[in-house]
Amino acid sequence: IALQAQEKKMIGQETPAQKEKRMAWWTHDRFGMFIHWGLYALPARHEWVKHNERLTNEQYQTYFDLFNPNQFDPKSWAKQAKAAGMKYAVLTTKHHEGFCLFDSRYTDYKATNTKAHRDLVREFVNAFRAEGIKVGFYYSLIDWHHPDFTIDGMHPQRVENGADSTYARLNKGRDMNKYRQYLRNQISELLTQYGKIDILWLDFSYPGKNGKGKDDWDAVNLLKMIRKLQPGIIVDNRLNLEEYEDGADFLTPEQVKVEELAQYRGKTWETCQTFSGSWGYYRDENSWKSTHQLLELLIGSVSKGGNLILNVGPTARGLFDYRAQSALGNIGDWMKGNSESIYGCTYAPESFEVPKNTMLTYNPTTQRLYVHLLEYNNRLQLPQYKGKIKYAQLLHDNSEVKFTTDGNNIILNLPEKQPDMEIPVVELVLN
Ligand code: FHN
Repeated sequence: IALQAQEKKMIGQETPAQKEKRMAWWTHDRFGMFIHWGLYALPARHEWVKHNERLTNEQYQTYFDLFNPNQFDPKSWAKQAKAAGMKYAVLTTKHHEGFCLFDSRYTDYKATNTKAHRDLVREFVNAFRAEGIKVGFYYSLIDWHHPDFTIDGMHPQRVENGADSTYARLNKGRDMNKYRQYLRNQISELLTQYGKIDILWLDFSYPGKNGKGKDDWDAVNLLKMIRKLQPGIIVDNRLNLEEYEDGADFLTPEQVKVEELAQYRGKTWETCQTFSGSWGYYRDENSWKSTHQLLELLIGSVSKGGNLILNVGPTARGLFDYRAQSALGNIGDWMKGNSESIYGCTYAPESFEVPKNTMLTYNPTTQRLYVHLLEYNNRLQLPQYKGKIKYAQLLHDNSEVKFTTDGNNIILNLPEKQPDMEIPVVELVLN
């Protein structure tokens, strides 16, 4: 009865089984590309530069006037995503700065009015679809350019510890009803003018004093419109609606450490992560994750039953910079031989203890278990695995790995020398 009550509460009157079917491709594919691109690529010091440096619309206009991504080649982006093993891609159609990468009829603040004179979103969907990659739109609920978006505690024109009267004065003439309509109109454009959209990544709510939440977005009605326009679409949980009761599809743990993902086991979630900390192109940032760290993020997400969306911040010229290209290439090299341990996989059954310095992923359809060797040791103990496996092989070359029994444990006799890759994977055929 409780389940039926919960099911009734879901906006689309969709049962959990129907939701699982709608999301089956997403849960199987596991690995996507996030792309944060906008005017903030010109200052190249974080996509929040307008907030961080309290820039006015007039100061920020310089970037609009100079925006000219004359090396933008979305086909190249799509090929790099495909080669990295990414099965879906989500592009910022508008970030908090309010600049639209698509030809919206509701604003002049858009890429088609810059020197680019291009609908960058349309070119993105065409190029990625051509590579068989599912397409998604990120759309910012927040808009620091729009004249009716009220100034709040996050806005570039915010007043630290400002009194309510201060904000009332600042917001004289601003009408959030008009902004809500703008929001609906643009999301409607995005979901009707660009074909089938697979994911909508709305971002983000910050309810509370001087904040904005579900009522500011008219979230329940907005989500009803979204599902009506694109019935199969998958939507994130940042409308400040509770997951399931109100129809959000997945949780979005952001930039968390791999070990923190354990708490999401059994839920539907995707962790969003960056190469270097910032989402937009950040020229001088030097804290780039190593290939090993990036692979641990990917394997770690799947080993806890979730997805990873990994972000690229293209330059103002429209290119993935050399660091991003190199990182994507390294991930692609690993995926070439090991993607079976990612696609269609999830956490391992409880009955399989996780051997030291490894991560486990499991394909419930093929019933293959994958042991990811985070630290290489040519004698690996699989505790209490006696009687559970019939065969073992290195996944990348399907070369047999002999094993012996030691009490209730299995000892894998791996090659003396680590195979030439960051995290070799052993595939176990179970009894
Ligand atoms: O403020 C944004 C941020 O710039 C970025 O887009 C991330 C991506 O998940 N979302 C917000 C911070 O949570």
